[in-house]
Amino acid sequence: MSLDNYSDYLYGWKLRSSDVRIFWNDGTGAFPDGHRVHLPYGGGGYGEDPMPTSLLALDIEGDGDPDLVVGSVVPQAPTQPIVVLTIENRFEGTQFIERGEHLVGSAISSASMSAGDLDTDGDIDLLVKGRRDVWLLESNDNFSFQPARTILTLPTSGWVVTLADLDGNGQFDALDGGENLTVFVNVTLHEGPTLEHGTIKRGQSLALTCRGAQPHEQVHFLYSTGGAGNSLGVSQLGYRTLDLVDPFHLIGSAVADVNGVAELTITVPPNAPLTTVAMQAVIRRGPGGVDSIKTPFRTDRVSE
Ligand SMILES: [Ca+2]
Ligand SMILES: [Ca+2]
Ligand SMILES: [Ca+2]
Repeated sequence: MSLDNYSDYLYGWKLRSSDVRIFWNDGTGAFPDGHRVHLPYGGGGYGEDPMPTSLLALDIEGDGDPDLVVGSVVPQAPTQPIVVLTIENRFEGTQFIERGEHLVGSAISSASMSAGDLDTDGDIDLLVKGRRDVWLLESNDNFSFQPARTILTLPTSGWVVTLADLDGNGQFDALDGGENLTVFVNVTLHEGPTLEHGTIKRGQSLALTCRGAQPHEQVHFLYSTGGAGNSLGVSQLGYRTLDLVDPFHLIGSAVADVNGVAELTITVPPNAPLTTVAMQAVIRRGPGGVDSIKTPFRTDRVSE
């Protein structure tokens, strides 16, 4: 939460409490300070305080600070509604302010969440799971979300929803775990530029190709060894997010030809770790990068 390169620890407890506690990691592995964040529910007539059942830390409005998303249920209410609360992190974790309260649907005791940019527009979207229903909270921008939309009702109970690219097309799909494992393939049509690359081999050349740019645009190729996930907002890109886990790094840049194809060839370092690498290309557009676009990501293993 605090951007000091040490992972902090978030804790929300479910029994009769609407608080979330943040434990700051002092860098030695100790967590000396349990900072309590009282969840500022708007008192929206739920009857009882919602209780947190899931927590995410992600940069919702893309200002470079991770914010909080709290999935909670109102256990005493007749329909057990799920309430998703978005809380802005101000001044690197010293202040938190509620920015949105989204009534999603009915839960029955739990609400699981997962976050990712499902439509590759640079804003992180949320999937919320109750018992049999999965809802999408699609991000407009910043802390604004579309009303929750049911994307599937399962015949059996499931409790956990998580995101992963299951078909390798560079867009997040969803997995629902419960009595059955259910796979949702994200069929959002990606119309922007795309990224292709060859086999990533130690000490060998690697060709990266971005298609679909405008002629003569500069294309930036980036990678992360942390895999595909939600980055913080990137200031140079108008605070849009990448699908690369921080820290990500610039591989290099290339200018697109008249056909909108940008090609970059590099040599993979001979000592590159034999790990999975996620890559993505990005084109900076608009004042301050506000209209920047990214390709779907690619993940592949570095091999000998
Ligand atoms: Ca933020
Ligand atoms: Ca999105
Ligand atoms: Ca996919």
